[in-house]
Amino acid sequence: MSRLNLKLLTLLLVTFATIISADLFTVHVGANGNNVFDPQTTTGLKIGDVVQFVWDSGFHSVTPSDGPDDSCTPSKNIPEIQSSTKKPAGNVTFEIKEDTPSTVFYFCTVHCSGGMHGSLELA
Ligand SMILES: [Cu+2]
Repeated sequence: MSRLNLKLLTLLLVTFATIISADLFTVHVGANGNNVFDPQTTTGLKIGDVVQFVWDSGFHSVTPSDGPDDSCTPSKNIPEIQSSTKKPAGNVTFEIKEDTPSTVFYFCTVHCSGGMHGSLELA
C-alpha cells in the first residue's frame, strides 16, 4: 500500500471513529405536563454530540441565553434552538460544535420566571 493510500485510510478511520463516538442526548420539554426541562442539566457533552429536545407538552420554547443559569434574556451569541412556543412537528436538535460555549444556558420564554430553565454542559 502506498504512503498516500495509508494516509487516506488513516484519515477515513479517524473520521469514522469521530462519527461513531458522537452521542445522542434527550431533554424532555414540559415533561409530564409540568413546566420543566427533564433533565434540567445535561453534562458530559462533547463536540459532535447531539441534544434532541422532545416536546411532551405544548407552549414551551427552548431559547438560549448567555447565562447565568436563571437568566430569562435571549442570547446574543448562541444560535436559536426553538423560539416558537408552538409544539414543533418533530424533535428539535442542537449539535455541539467547535464554537459552542462550554455551557449553553436555555429557558422557556413562557415559564422562565417560574424556573423553567436548563443548561447543557460540555465535558
Ligand atoms: Cu414553558
